[in-house]
Amino acid sequence: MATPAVVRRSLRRAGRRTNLAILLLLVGALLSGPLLFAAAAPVPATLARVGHGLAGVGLVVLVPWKTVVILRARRMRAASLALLVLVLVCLGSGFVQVFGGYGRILGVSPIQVHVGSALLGMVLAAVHVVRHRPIAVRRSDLSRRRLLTTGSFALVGGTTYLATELVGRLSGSAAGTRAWTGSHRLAAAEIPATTWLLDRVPELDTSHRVQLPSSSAGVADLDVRGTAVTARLDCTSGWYADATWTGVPLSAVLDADALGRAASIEVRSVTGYRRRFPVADAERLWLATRLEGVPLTAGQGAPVRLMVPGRRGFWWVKWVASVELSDRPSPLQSPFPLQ
Ligand SMILES: Nc1nc2c(c(=O)[nH]1)N[C@H]1C(S)=C(S)[C@@H](COP(=O)(O)O)O[C@H]1N2
Ligand SMILES: [Mo]
Repeated sequence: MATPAVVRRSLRRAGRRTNLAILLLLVGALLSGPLLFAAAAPVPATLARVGHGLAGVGLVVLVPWKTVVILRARRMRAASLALLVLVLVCLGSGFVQVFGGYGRILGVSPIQVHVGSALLGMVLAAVHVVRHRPIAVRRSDLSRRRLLTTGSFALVGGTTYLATELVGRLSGSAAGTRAWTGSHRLAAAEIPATTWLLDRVPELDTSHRVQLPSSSAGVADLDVRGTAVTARLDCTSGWYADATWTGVPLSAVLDADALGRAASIEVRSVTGYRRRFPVADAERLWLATRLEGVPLTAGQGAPVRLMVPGRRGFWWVKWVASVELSDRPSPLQSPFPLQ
C-alpha cells in the first residue's frame, strides 16, 4: 500500500515535536499505570485503563516518526538503544497482557515484564532526556495549524485504540472479557498463590493467634465465628477471581471505643508485610480463614489472612500476625507495598 502524500510529508518533518509527543505519552503512561494498579472501582479503573491504553497506542502510532528521527541521528548511544528495547518490550508485554489472558512464561507474568521494563526504562529515559538537547516547547506548538496536526494524531490514536478494543472483542480473545481494571477472570479454584514482590510463604499451623491491641484471637475461634462473604480478589499481576471467603470483620474483634480514638488500623503479616487502613473500614476488613468453604492453604495465607472487598489484592495481607490501632492517618504509608 502506498503511503499517502500527507503522511510522507509529515514523516519528513519528524523531529522535535515527535520527541515532545513521545515524552508526553511516556509521562501519561507512567502516571496512569500506577493509578490503574491502585484503582478497584469501575470509574477510576476505566479512566486509568483507557488513559494507559491511549498512551500505549499513541506510542505505537508514533513508531514510524520516531524511526525517521532515529535513522537521521549520526550514531546511537548504547543507553539509547537499551531504552528503545525497553520501550518496545514494555509495549509488547502490555499487548500480550491485554490479548493473551492470564498466564506465566518461565514463572513471570506479562505484567511483571511490563512494569520491570517500565521502571528500568524510566531511569534510562531520564538519562536520555538530560543528555540530549532539551526538547524546546515553542509558542507555535499551540498555533492553530499545529493543533490541527496534533488533533489528527489524537484522532488516529483514539481510533486505533477503539479498533484494538473492537478486534479484542470480536476475535473472541481474552481482551473482550477483562474486568474494569483490565484483569482476566479466573475461577476461585484457580487462584494462584501470589506475592507482591519478594515475600516468602511461611509455615504456620492453626495454633497461631492474631495479636490484637489488648488481646489475641485464636484461629479456631475466628473460624467458628466466620460468615461467608463473596468478594473479588483482583491482583495487579493481571487476574481476578470472584469467590466466597469465610471471615470475621475487624469491627467484631476490635474494641469500639479504642477504634473510635484511633486514626488507622495497621494489619501486619508474620513476614513483615503490612498495610494501613482508615478506621471507618473496620467493618469491611475481614479476617478470613476459608476460601470456598475450605481452610486456606499456606500459599493463600493460612491460617488467617485479610479479605478486603473493594480493594486490590495487595491490600489482602496474608498470614496475619497482628492488627494494631494507630494514631497515624492511613494515607501515611507507601502507596504500594515494599516487599
Ligand atoms: N504477607 C503478604 N500478603 C500478601 C502478599 C504478599 O506478598 N505478602 N501479596 C498480596 C497480593 S499482591 C495479592 S494479589 C494477594 C494474593 O492472594 P493469593 O495468593 O491468595 O492469590 O495477596 C496479598 N497479600
Ligand atoms: Mo497482587
